[in-house]
Amino acid sequence: MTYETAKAAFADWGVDTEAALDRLKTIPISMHCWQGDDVVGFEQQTGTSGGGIQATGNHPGRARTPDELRADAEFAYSMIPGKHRFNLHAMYLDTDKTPDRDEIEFAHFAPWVDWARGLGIGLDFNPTFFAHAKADDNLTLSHPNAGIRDFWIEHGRRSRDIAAQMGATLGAPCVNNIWVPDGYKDTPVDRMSARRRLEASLDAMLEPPQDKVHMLDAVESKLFGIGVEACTVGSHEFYFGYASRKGTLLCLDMGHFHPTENIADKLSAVSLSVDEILLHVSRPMRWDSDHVILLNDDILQMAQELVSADLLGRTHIGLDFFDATISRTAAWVIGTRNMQKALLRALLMPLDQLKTAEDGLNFTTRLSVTEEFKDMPFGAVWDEFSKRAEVPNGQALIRELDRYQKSVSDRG
Ligand code: RNT
Ligand code: ZN
Repeated sequence: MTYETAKAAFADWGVDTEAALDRLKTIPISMHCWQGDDVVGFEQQTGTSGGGIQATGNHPGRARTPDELRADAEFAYSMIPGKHRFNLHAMYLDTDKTPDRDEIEFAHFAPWVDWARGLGIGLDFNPTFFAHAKADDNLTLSHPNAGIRDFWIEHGRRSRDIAAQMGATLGAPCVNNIWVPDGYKDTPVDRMSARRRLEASLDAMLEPPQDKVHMLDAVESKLFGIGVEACTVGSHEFYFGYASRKGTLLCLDMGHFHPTENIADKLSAVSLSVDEILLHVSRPMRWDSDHVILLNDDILQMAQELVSADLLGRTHIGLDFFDATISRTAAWVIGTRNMQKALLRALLMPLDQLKTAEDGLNFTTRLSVTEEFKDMPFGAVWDEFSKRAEVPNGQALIRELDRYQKSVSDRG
C-alpha cells in the first residue's frame, strides 16, 4: 500500500498521519551503551556484571574497546530514523589508566563527549554500583559499613558532576540514573535500617546542587534480582516516595515489577506525584531477563498511555536490554525501532473518538474501534517515516544488519 492510500485511510478516521510523523521525529530514544558489549565496560575486559544482572550468550562481535562500541553505535544509528541519544555507564570510561570508581572525572569521558558532539546527539549517564569488589555483597549505598557507603557516595557525586558537564557541553540536560543492586538473598530482620541508610546516602549524594538545565537526577526501583530474592532495599515504594519528596525523576524499568504488572498503568498514577519520568524499556521473560523489546502489547500499551495521558513532554525514554545470543548491533536497531513503531501506532490512534466513547460509557465502541484499528496500514506510515529519514526497511534492512555483523564477527 502506498503512503498516500494509508494517509487517506487514517484521515477517514480523523487521524492526521503528517502530524504523527512530525511528532515522532522529535522524540529521542536514549540508546544504552551496555547492549553493545554485554554489560562488561572498559575497566576490565573479563569481569561479570554482578548485581543480579546478566547477559547470556556468546555471539561473535562484542565491542571490546570504546572505538569499537562507538563504531557499532554509529552503524545502529544509521539504521534508525531520527536523532537519538546515547546512554553511558560510568564503567565505560575511555582512558589509558583505570581510576577507581571514587576517582572518576569528566576527562575520563571526554572522547565520548567529543563523539556525541560530532554526531549532534545528547548523552545520558549512570553511576555504576556493580561489577566492583566493594559491591560484591550486593550492598553499596545501604551497606552497614560507613566506609563502603562513603566510597559509593563519592562515586555518585562524581557521576553527577560528570553528567552535569556532559549536559553543559552538549547543550541538553543529561539524565543521571541511579540504580543500586542493594538487597538480601534471604529474609532480613532489619529492613528499616537498610532503607534508612540508603535514604541517608542518597541525600548525601544528591546534596551538592546541580543545575537542572544541565543534569537531571533519576532513581530506579526494582522488585528483586538474582541473589537478592528476599528484599530489595530500593523497592518501588521506597523510590516513588523518595522521588516525590525530593523532586528527582522516577525511573520505571519494565522488568522491575511483578510479571503481570504493566507500567502502562503506572504512568498516569505516578505522574501526579513526580514531574518527570525516566523509562527503562525492557522485556522481562519470567524474570528481569532484559530481552530485546518486541512490538508487543506491553510496549504498545505503554506508548499509548504516553500519548493519551500527554506525558511525552515529561518522559525520557531509555532502553534497557542486553542479549548476547544475537548480533548486538541488530539488537539495538530492532529494539530502538520497535520503541519508535509503538510510539507511531499510539500517535495514529483516534484517541479523541476513543475518549468520547469511554466517557459516554460506550465500552462497546471503545473495543470495536481499537480492534478494527489493528487492521490499519501502520506499516505504510512507518515506511514513509524511514524513507524520509533515508533508513532501510524490510529485506534491505536485514541485508545491512547481516553485512555489518559479518564485518565485526572476527573480533576476538
Ligand atoms: C538493573 C537495572 C539497571 C541496569 C543498568 C545496566 O536491574 O535495570 O538499569 O540494567 O544500569
Ligand atoms: Zn533498568
